[in-house]
Amino acid sequence: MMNRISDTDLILNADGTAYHLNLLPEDVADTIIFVGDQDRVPAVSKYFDEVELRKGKREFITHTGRIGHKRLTVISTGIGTDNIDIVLNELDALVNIDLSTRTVKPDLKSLNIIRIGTSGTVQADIPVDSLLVSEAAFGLDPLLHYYDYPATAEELELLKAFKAVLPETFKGQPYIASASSRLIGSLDADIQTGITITTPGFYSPQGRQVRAKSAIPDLLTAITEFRHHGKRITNLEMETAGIYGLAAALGHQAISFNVLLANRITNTFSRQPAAIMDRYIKTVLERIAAV
Ligand code: R1P
Repeated sequence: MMNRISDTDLILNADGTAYHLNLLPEDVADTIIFVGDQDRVPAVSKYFDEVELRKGKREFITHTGRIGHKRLTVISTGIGTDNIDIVLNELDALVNIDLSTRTVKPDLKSLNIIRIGTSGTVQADIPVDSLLVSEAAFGLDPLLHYYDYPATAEELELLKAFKAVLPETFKGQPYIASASSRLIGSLDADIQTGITITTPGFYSPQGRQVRAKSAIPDLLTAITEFRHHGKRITNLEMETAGIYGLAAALGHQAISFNVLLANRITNTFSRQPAAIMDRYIKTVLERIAAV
């Protein structure tokens, strides 16, 4: 007898849809594009040959369709890894749990999860308006501490080196998670790669100074100057580490494409953010459709 997952561990709506995503198992494709902004969902699905489904609840808007024979889902996650916890667990439940018996299916599915998000670079030589794939990400948020993520020895060594340069005033406990090597191999081709930092906020957690006084004024400098065996931190955003960690913990493949709209060192911001995002949506969709 398989263990039955309780009604409050996995909440379903009266129509059988997942509690927050409002989706049924048949509503999602095996390849799923994550975007933060709800308005980016139609900006992606307008390139589908056909959109078969449009659904949503809260910030989680979903379109499913196809490009050629390839079925794709695009979903907005909103901002932050707390939302990634909901999106990834509910997508996994839709594909890997028999919702009628509330038991885990014998044959688990591995989804391909592709983030297309905005981000700021922390290196002066990386141009605004360029695209970057996160090889790995350090999470400054706490999400992955709630899950059993099997970090490799190489990841742990990189994390140890990063922790050693963090200012003493930093009170968090960083974690590390990496991209799917399978998706990196098939999708990133000539695109620049780097190490991403995922933060639990946009302002002081990313070293911004507006009015609230920072408790860690040297955080951005420590991040920018970090080096380990030729690797450096390239950019800041708010989801990648959580996506990588939770995807790996659940047996899914994930890759994060960052559209670099800001350079935090030269203090420059894209003059045409919407057009740049549109360009890279096309780039990523062409690559997805080709594999
Ligand atoms: C902050 O403005 C938001 O933009 C970035 C960050 O990760 C955060 O979600 O990604 P999206 O453009 O995908 O939302």
